[in-house]
Amino acid sequence: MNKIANIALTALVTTTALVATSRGAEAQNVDPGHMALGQAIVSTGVQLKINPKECFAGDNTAMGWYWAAKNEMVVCQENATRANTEVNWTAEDFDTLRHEAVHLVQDASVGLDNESAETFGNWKSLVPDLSADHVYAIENFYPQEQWGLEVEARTLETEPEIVTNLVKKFVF
Ligand SMILES: [Ca+2]
Repeated sequence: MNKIANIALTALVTTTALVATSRGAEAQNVDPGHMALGQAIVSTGVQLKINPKECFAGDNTAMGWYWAAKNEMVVCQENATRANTEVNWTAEDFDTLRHEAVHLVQDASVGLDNESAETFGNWKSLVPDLSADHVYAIENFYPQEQWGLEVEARTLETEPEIVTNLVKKFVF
């Protein structure tokens, strides 16, 4: 219930240095902006999992999710072939990372040590900035109580530097 599903979004990551739990990492294409974001995420104490076994569950269609109750962020890379092994990042993967990091900020905005996540701005004012595709996805794939969280995430997820600054602002 507190698991914020990311249906059509995206993410990021890194090399072995970023995610200690990622064995046999093969990724070598993480740009400095996304590397900094990954490091900021890890620095919050939130657990960042790249391609955990849940990504390969038969009913999983999500590219990533953020679980406010557990302070856990998951990215399922498009080209992952086996659990716990990071591969080179695609643009979509980086999108997922940025998107889920905004959800982390929404969690942190009301304190990380609980299961709540709230918008930290006036999300209704952001709706005109969203594409029709985003609006359609939000209205059709998310329960109404998550609309604000999704609008905010999809609006703010565009640049790694923006998201990194939000993480630092709300968590430290
Ligand atoms: Ca939390």
